[in-house]
Parts: sequence; C-alpha cells; structure tokens
Amino acid sequence: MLGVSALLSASLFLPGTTLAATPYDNAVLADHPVGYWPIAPGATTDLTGHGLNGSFTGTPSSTIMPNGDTAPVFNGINQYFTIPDHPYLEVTRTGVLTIEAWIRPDVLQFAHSEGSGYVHWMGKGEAGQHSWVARMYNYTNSENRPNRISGYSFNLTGGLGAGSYFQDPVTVGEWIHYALVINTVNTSSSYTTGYTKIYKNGVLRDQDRLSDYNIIPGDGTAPMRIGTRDLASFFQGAIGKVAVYDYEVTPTQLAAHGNVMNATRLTTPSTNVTASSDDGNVPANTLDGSLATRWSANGDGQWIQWDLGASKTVDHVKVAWYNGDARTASFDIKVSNDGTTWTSVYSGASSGTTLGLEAYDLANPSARYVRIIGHGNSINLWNSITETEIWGY
Ligand SMILES: [Ca+2]
Ligand SMILES: [Ca+2]
Ligand SMILES: [Ca+2]
Repeated sequence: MLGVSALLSASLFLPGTTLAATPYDNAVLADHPVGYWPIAPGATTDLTGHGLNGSFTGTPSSTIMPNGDTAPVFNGINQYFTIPDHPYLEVTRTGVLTIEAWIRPDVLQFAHSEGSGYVHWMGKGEAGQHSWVARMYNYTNSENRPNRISGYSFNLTGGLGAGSYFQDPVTVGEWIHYALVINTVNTSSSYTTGYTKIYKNGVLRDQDRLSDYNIIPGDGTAPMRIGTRDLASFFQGAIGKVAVYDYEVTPTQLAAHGNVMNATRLTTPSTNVTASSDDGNVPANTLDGSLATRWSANGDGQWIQWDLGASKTVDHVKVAWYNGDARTASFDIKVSNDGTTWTSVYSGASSGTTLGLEAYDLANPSARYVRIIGHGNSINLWNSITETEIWGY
C-alpha cells in the first residue's frame, strides 16, 4: 500500500522545494554527510545545509523507493541532475570521499552507452578535470563484464582510473545500495597511496590500490552530475538518496541505512490493538487503512497499544491524527517486550498541519508492544488517531 505520506509528498513537487526529511533522510543526516540530495522531481536541495543545491536538466518522472520515499526516474537519453563544483565534492579536501546512492536499473542494455559498453550514471569529471565516477556496464559489452557496477578515482587528466567493482546478475527494477570509498589517508604497506572500496547493499565487495594506476586525485572544476557524468552516456532508471561524505563511512553505517530503506510495515489490519478506553471509536479503526475512522478516548494519559506478535526493531511510527490539520496532539511513545516494563522512546507533539500520516523516528528500539500515551491536544483533552503504521524489521 502506498503510504499516505507518499501521496502527500507527491503533491509538493514545486521547483526548488525540499521534501520533508524522512526517517531514511534522518539516518543519513545523523552520519554528517557534506552533501545529501534526497532528489525527487522538483526536490533539488542539499539537505545538509551546506548549500550544494542542484538542478534538473529535463523532467524525470518519479517512482517510489522500498520505504515509500520518492526518487527520480531518468530516461536514459537526456535527463540528469547537476550540482556545481565545490571542494566538498572532491577527495582532495580531506583526502577521503565516500559516495552513496540507491540505483534501480530499468534496462540491462543502455541505449546511450559509451566506451566498451557502459554508462557513467554519476560522476564528477570532464576533459582534463576528472575526479571520480560511478559506472554500470551493459549486459553485453566488449570487455565481457555483464552488468558490472563499479567506481573509479582519477588523476585530473583522466585516462585509466583506479577502481573497484561487483559483478552480479542484475534484475530490471531491483534497487541496489551502492557506496564508493576513495581514501588517500589510510595508507599501509598494501595500499601505499590509498585505495578505493566498493560496497553493495552494505557489504564490502572489493578494494583496490590507487597506486595500481598512479592515481593522485586532484581538485577539478567539473560539476557533479547524477544520471550521467559528462553527457557521453546516460543511465536509464531511478537514482535516489545520493550522499557524499568527507570520511570513510563504515559497514555498520551503511547497513543501518539499508535497514531503514528496507524497513517494512509491521502492522496489518489484523494486528492486535488495545486501548485504555474508547468512546465507541474503537482501537481497530487505527489499522483499517481509512482516514475516516478513528480511535478516540478522552483525558490525559489515555493510551492505545499495538502488539507486533514478536520482538522487532522499530525504526519509526507513522500516525495520522483526527483533525490533525487543525490542532496539535501531545503524546509519548513507549515500548515493551513483555507488556509490563515500558521504556519511553519518544515524547512530542504532532505538527498540526496535516490529516495524513506523520513519521516519528525512533532510535530503533527492540519492541513487541508499542504504546502511544495521549496528553490531549491543543483544543481539548481528546486523544484521537485515525491511522497508525509501525515500520521496522
Ligand atoms: Ca573542484
Ligand atoms: Ca482508520
Ligand atoms: Ca529509526
């Protein structure tokens, strides 16, 4: 089911606007990237606040990522996203760069490929100004590298780059979590001038020496582009949640991002739900998928709780509040594994601006039971929830 929040987001696609940060965005931002673009058609802002805002060329369509967030779908012909050159986008500033993205190839053989048969689906490089690139090969190419996905670090002059890759069967429509590390600081006898690393879905798959191709990264003038590097080839498919870090991101961080993206909805219409009381608007109304039905109870401290059936990792909770666009609801969220001992994991208020689902991000507690304790709203002491979704893994 498409979340209500995704539907609401889809109506907010105005040029130059920012979509509200989602639990995935918050997970990335907590790791302090130097640039982060949860790009979607119309959403072009760097969410780090560093001002590395980009712009679309062409008008990509949009798609929904595994967690319900939105990503642009590039047509593989002439659509891309451009971020102007900035020191934050270079290896040279700290000597280390990590580039992270989610990609969904929509074909295995690209119509606009280059070289031996590959597309540069993201990168920072033009003639004489080469920094780094992310590449995907066609299924059929002249180097017998079927759908290899790779990343390279270059000397400014270009030529052969030092890089790492994984080469697995790719399914059209499959989301792949990609991360490329270029590190010139962490040298050793094996990596005398540093290395590249590549991760697929949070797992380190390859590491290579920058010295193999005598790579000393430089500070180029090319912009960073998503969907293409320098217009010589174009990616056909979706690319979302692009982040650049000025340090080497760890496997633990990448796995955490993957968990948030792949979190599933832990509640269904048949999830056991109970409450301290109700006025005839029963607790099960919070699980029926309808914003026209609700649970309501009057008074400070009234609660409603959902039993997930087993202990899960709860990433975030989405709640739609009755009259949620006209008043703010005050509440706490507590969790328990035994229904007896409760831990407070959230305390706050709704935005007062929407009838749709709002996400409240938790610090991923383990929980079988999730309870919302209401403290009334800005108008009266009623606690009224129209829908709830609990997401995790
Ligand atoms: Ca530069
Ligand atoms: Ca309902
Ligand atoms: Ca979380």
